[in-house]
Amino acid sequence: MNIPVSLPPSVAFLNGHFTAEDMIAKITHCGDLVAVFHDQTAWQSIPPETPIYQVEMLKSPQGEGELFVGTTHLNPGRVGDEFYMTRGHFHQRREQGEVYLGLRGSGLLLLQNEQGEARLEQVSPGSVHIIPGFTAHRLINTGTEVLSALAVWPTIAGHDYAALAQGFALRVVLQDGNIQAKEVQNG
Ligand code: M6P
Ligand code: ZN
Repeated sequence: MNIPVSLPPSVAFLNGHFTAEDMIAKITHCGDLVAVFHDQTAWQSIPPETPIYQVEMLKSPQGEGELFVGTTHLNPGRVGDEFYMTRGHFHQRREQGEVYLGLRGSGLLLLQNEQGEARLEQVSPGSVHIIPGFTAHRLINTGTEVLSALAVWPTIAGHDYAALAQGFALRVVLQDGNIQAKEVQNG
């Protein structure tokens, strides 16, 4: 009897790109990130069509118990003194967690609970990040190359961006040539 063996999608560990028949890709441009960076004047001086990050995702079945797999590719750069970052989100289904795996570049994962307490994890090739439920998450590229991280999350999780309209409690900036995390009152 011949048991058929299928070829699953693959991810290149060096750059996080998928090889798959079917993929979804979405680019987030600077102009999409309204009120995300603290220096509004610096943000306005950057052409709105400047790409900040791209997410590529495999197509997967959706529903209770199903998982999405995607890679975020976050460009290096700054808006004023603040490093490029993803919008960041809580899950709509707050109890749902997620796993990030660093693949390329160097940066930080900003995690924040519902009490507003924030912390940072170093992201580097091979770093594994267990994002618990009830925890907002944002990637920050503090390096000079593209930061790529693979993510796996429940398809039922959903994204809640509105809950972070005031921003996160930490901002990561370049100050006097150093990477500095600053606590902020209102994001
Ligand atoms: C990862 C996952 C996605 C998320 C993406 C970009 O790939 O966490 O769910 O959409 O990063 O992050 P954001 O939605 O905050 O822009
Ligand atoms: Zn998430």
